[in-house]
Amino acid sequence: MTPPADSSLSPETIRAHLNTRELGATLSVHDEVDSTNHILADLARAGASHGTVVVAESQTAGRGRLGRPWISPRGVNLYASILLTTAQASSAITWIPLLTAVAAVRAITTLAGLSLRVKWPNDVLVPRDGEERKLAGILVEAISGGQTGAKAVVVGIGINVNMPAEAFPEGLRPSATSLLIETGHSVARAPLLAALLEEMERLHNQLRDHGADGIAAAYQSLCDTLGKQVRIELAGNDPIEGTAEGLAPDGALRLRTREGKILEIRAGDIVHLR
Ligand code: BT5
Repeated sequence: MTPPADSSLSPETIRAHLNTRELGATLSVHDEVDSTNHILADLARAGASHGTVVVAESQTAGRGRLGRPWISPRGVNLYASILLTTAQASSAITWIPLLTAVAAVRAITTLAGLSLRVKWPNDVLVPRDGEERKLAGILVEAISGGQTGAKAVVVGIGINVNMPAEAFPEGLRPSATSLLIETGHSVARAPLLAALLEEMERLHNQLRDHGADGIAAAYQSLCDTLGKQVRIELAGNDPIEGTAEGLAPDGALRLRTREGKILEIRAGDIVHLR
């Protein structure tokens, strides 16, 4: 399958669809970068403002959590980073990965009509044939030394849009997917990015003005992890198994271990057991 045509991304094509006040007001589109998160972190340290967005057609060193690679071939997917600065309590910042997952699900559902689920904290998955395949990944990184008095985070998101199955490394084919694979047709990237930025702006304003309750409720209705038996793989530590009981007030995952202890998990890879 050859990737169907989708016009290249440009600030003009994205702006033509964009209906936000702040997110994307400053927007740069690159042909190739190492990582959009890296470019935007440098801009943030140099004083870039809230809502600055960096997009690339390809990444040579796209990254996931714990330095894992994010496969980023040219011209088919979305690789975007969004700068959020906020003077709010740092507890609100812990909701940003979850808020972004909700925004991504809403934008993709609207534009591609797919039913999606989320694995805690922020993997966007397509359920099909009893399996869940990863469609999008989110990497949120805190920035030190940004605007005075403000807390800044770079929200990086990769969405597999028009990537054909053969473009995935063989090892990823059973666990990863794209909108092209799921819907059988290409999806225009500019309106999808615009919809994502709109949803993120709406949810970020909601978090700022009304706190996290609404976001927690929206997240819980999309999150497949809650209520499941899970194994949590922690960097450098033995895995822990238990029941994912719910979310803590900061968005951490509440886990009841086999021994009945309640733990609050703030980082780790979740494996859904049943
Ligand atoms: C993530 O990490 O899922 C976060 C990915 C964030 C990527 C965006 S792209 C724009 C911005 N700039 C960056 O440099 N990064 C962000 P994690 O949960 O650690 O998952 C990484 C794992 O997902 C890898 O180890 C692979 O197993 C798998 N993977 C890699 N590329 C993939 C892809 N394109 N689609 C699906 N799975 C992928």
